[in-house]
Amino acid sequence: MNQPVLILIKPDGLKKSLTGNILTRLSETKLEIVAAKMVRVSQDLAHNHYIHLKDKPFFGELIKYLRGELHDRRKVMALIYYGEDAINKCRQLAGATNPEEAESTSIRGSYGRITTAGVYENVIHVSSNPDEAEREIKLWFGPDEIIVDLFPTKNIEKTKKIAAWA
Ligand code: DAT
Ligand code: MG
Repeated sequence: MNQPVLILIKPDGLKKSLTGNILTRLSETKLEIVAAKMVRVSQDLAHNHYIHLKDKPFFGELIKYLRGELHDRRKVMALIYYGEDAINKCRQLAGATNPEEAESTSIRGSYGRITTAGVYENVIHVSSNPDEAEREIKLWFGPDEIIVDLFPTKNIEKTKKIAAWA
């Protein structure tokens, strides 16, 4: 079954110039990239993204990490890959959550580390199941930013000033 999956290249991945390597590894899946952008992650976005972990002792550091506060890189690269069994394929390539336990040839096994403060710097995020993928994609992307129709949309009236090229 075709399905979408949210991938984030986290600030450590960007700081270590791993974008190309990671995209090359992900291209082994033959999945289609249907959305991609650089994002400055707000407190709200980081909090909502990791809401399922909000009671964990490492939550505060995790939010700082995702926002780039630990790497002086206030951005992440967000992508949606789409295709057959996309979540499994990408999670397989990513490797285990704990980079020390991740298979050594996986992305996290190759490039991740645990800091002395206990932060899992595991380079990428990959949605863990179809419901999480839908929730996360709707947090990170609007319908107009995705080149295929993934989920039902509605039209809303918005009158808002936006920046345009001068
Ligand atoms: P995953 O990112 O593999 O889906 P998750 O959703 O359980 O794993 O956790 C999200 C992130 O939180 C994970 O990428 C790194 C961090 N994390 C999870 N467990 C942790 C722990 N025990 N100590 C420190 N960071 C942890
Ligand atoms: Mg997860």
